[in-house]
Amino acid sequence: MKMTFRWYGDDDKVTLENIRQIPGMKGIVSAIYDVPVGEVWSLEKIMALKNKIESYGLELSVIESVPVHEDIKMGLPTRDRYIENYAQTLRNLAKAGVYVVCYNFMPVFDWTRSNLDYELPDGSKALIYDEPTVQKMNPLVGDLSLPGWDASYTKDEMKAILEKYQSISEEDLWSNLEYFLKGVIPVAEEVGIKMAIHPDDPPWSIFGLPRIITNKENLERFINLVDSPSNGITLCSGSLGVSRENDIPELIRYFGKKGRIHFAHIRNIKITGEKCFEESSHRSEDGSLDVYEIVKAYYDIGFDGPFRPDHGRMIWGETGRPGYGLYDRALGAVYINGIYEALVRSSK
Ligand code: DNO
Repeated sequence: MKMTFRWYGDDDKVTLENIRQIPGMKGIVSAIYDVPVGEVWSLEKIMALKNKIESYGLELSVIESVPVHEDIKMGLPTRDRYIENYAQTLRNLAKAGVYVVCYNFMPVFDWTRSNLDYELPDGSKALIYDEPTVQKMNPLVGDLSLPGWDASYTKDEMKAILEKYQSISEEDLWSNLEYFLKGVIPVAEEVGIKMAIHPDDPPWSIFGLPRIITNKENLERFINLVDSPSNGITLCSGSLGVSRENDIPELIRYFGKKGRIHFAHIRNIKITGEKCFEESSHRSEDGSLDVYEIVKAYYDIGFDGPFRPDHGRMIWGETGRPGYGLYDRALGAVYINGIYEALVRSSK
């Protein structure tokens, strides 16, 4: 297992210097943030990112994400141009020696929460999701915008997109995903890139939009849409794990043995009610997921890909990008390291 950490580029308060001082850290997960969604990432920009990261003794291990243009998800006639651009970005990444690409296929909104700084009893601040609150939220009113969302849409554009989605069913989304994969996976395979779809977070429909990468059955359907080793998943324990039907260690063993887990996100969550959860510290006892069993599943299948500690709480007075502070994620990294070391040594 290769330990990595997400870094949001030069604007990130968490610096590469901070990250490289976390014990066991090997690689960076990042992206190019100043190219509009759908346009090609130039080799020059990719190399600049890579060289910067390498100058800190780290490697650029994963791109998270090369975003998928909404026209592709909606299946519009303009999608072919964006798919061609996507494929060209993959070729450029491979030329630069970057071989794992994370992306998602969630309509319009990426990960969603109802509160980004909910105070837990110990004074730390956590991301939480409360279904009744989300049902009352309206992304078209006020300044509602969450960190993972594409902020480049005006409210009018977003309204038009949401209207178009009214006629797009889950089955339509599946066929648009298949069309996209048929365009990009052959190129990924040719240049040696492993594509890793991120599950929907949370793994159920929000704002009336279809969401399909949600459980074992659908992940199985997904990997069979294009049966290629390049067509894999980012197994995000926190995204899938908020749904009790998803047994994370079992999913790791099942899809890992098929060689389809290309990237692992490890974090804990605490289910607080039906479709309600808090993001807790990584420690098993603090949440609903057994992080020991999760790391053990990766260890048992001999997973040698990149993983990252995922979201952390805000602790010790830190402020910054919700979920992506330094301290709690670093604690998560060290906790996972500890479990891993114990597994290795106790098996000898
Ligand atoms: C949230 C992240 C997601 C993820 C994208 C991948 O913190 O895990 O935003 O990066 O869904 O495309």
